[in-house]
Amino acid sequence: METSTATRIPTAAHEAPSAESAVKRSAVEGIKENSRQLRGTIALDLVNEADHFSEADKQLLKFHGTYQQEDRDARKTRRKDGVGKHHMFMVRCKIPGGRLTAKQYLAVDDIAGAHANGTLRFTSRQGIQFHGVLKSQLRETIADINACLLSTLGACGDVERNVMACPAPHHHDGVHAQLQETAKVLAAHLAPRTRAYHEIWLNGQPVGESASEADVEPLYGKVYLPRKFKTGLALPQDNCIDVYAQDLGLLAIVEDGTIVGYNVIVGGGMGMTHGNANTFPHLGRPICYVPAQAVVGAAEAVVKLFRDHGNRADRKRARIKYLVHDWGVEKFRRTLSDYIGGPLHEPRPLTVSDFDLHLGWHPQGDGKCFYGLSIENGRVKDEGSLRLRSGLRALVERFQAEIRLTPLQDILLCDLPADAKGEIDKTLAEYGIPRPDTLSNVQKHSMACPAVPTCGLAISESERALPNVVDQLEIELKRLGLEQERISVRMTGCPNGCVRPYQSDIGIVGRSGDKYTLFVGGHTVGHRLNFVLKDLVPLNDLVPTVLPVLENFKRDRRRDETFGDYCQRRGAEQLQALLPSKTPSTNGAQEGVLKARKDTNGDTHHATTPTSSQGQGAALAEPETRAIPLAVPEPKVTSIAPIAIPRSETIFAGPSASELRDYSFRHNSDGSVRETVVYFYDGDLRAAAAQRGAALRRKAVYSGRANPQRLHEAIKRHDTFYAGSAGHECRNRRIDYLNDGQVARTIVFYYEGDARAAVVPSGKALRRQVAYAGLLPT
Ligand code: SRM
Ligand code: SF4
Repeated sequence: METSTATRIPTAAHEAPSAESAVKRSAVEGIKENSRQLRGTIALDLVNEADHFSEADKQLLKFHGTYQQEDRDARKTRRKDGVGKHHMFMVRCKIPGGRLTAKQYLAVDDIAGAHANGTLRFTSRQGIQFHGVLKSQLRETIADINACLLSTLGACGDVERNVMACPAPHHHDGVHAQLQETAKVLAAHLAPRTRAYHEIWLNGQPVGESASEADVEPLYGKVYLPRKFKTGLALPQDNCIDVYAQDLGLLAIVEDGTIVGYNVIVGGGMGMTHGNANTFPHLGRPICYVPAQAVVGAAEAVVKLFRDHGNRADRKRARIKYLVHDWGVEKFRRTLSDYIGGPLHEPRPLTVSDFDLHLGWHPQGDGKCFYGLSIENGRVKDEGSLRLRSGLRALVERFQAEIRLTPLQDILLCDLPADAKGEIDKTLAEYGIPRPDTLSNVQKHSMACPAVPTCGLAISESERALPNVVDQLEIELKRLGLEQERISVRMTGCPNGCVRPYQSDIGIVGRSGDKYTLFVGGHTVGHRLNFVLKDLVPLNDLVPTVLPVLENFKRDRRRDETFGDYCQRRGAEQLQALLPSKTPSTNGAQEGVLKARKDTNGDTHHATTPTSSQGQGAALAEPETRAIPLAVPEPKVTSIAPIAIPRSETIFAGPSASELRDYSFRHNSDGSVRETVVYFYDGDLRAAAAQRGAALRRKAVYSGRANPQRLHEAIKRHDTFYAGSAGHECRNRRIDYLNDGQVARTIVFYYEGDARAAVVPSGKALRRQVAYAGLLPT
């Protein structure tokens, strides 16, 4: 591909801090400057006996692609036992456009087993993370990653991060390949050049293309960027990368089957801090158009502008989005034109119109096919009957498939023979991996960040909490007949927004322990921000809280209106009026949210007065961008009233007046759950799916608090089978299980006249029960 870099861009300004940043620089700036190009004392620390690094090195390690973390699950017990933190490391691979060869995938899978916690984590930026790496394994881990020609350099830190691009391997025309190639070129062009990385992790031996590079940072200088910088490339008809969430988004302009140029969109970013109204999610703004051959130069110019003008005093306000917001588009454009060295073209009147998950079986256009698999929250592991990691490995080994990771934490197996589908489906079944067509829409459109136990910034659970929320939503959406809707649900354990929750139809953001801020009104296409529906919603109340809004959407929606469109049309105040008045978060803090939102709302428009185009879900020339003010007060800790301990709790499903028991928790006297009972009706159906008036057919009892939506993970104690019509069901037999799932015994029940349940008239008393070893046929 022909590329050129802008030659008249200033190069020296970054060595001297600008006037505004000279005032007071943050501590991290000093660490970077004195690090000798990111060396610090990492090499020395690496060989000492401690299980962690010094504070300064901790900052520098990020640039090398690793974060020092601790096992937060173990924190409490270790504190009690008087032992310190259990330190461990997250290691992140930077994979432009999410593309790996089969060999690289298999190597990465080996590394997960050899050095990490046996899992892989596909990220929301098409990267791969390892968790639980010990310091003693760190060098080997990074060396092994480099040995398969992947890198961790610049995966984190104040530099250009992983460059995203739509990963679909469509070869029907050259557009996707061109986009992916540009991502690769940009990633190489904007990568840090320091040799510290090779010295520390690869014994000074550079590998691959870096061998000839000198140890200077022509782009970044000594202090690198003020903060992270993220670039992504999208096609208008498929904004799977969320182009408006990028520091630098490049929206391709396609003419006659080729990309002729890009709209340059600057200033996207999700991160914010609770209680700090100066921080907010922000969608990128279209700045200019550049021809395809000038895109690398334009990207370099934007990075240099950020390097020289970004805020180096306050890291919370250092992202380029604050420059765009504070300066406004016109000043930003003028300044950028100085860096580019000439007047800028107006952006083309174009925006995004759709979004593709890329799941399932698709022809590539070159005689081969690809298969997109949905990976729940990007976590690849073997657990119980779901042997995802082994199954993926088996498929990659068998087909030597090229791999592409998607921005929704999913995987595409590419270059498959056209007749491979049957064998793939068989392998998926063998390893217990669900085919995408068997998953609900809401599951496929959901994402969660890792949060606890690895993320040091997490306030609340996310990856471990979302599956339950999605399961509950699935039931409700099915009940409402909305299961075919594309409703995206994104959850994060803190407001940093690592899975871009402020653009989704439903956003769930960790606020305080098990309480979350609930957002609605985004769109799968990613062209607008959502708004607060309710703050401080306990985890268990998330679905019940959004339910009245879903019910009203079902009733009042306009033709072709998405859930997010509907929420925007109705606006926050009307939707909040639908919520049950007596809920845990109807308190001062909630009022604070709403008030703060009103007071500070309004980058461009008010959330409750949507533009006319919103209702129709029309494509907009400018993204609907505004700050989401969340200057919420910290949650108030109030005294806790004595709690009555329940003996049991039963959850029902089904329409009013025909509710059926779905599951119950039976409690011990200390309030802990002794067992979970799940009810099955005619056809072995759960309450939500059963017909009105269905009879109870089975009661399954599980140890402790089982997740009623993930029963395959629970330990079953017994099944009791019933016979008879609804309202007159009698126990027929019971099967008791051992801990390993084997049948221990069968108990058969006999009623007056020694009759079995199927024939006994209603009201007859139980007279006899006989236990048999093992399984007795019905
Ligand atoms: Fe993120 C910090 C995980 C994508 C905004 N992010 C973190 C850290 C490293 C926590 C830390 O600083 O100690 C998390 C590591 C957790 C762990 O245990 O693994 C973390 N971020 C992730 C990943 C793995 C989430 C995922 O579920 O996939 C994503 C890795 C992407 C990658 O491969 O590079 C990830 N993070 C994002 C995104 C989404 C995106 O880039 O499209 C965002 C929002 C966009 C943005 O940058 O604004 C994002 N992460 C943040 C922020 C907020 C930055 C800000 O401007 O305020 C932080 C905190 C920070 O940097 O101080 C953060
Ligand atoms: Fe951690 Fe917050 Fe990012 Fe989740 S959103 S991974 S909790 S920083």
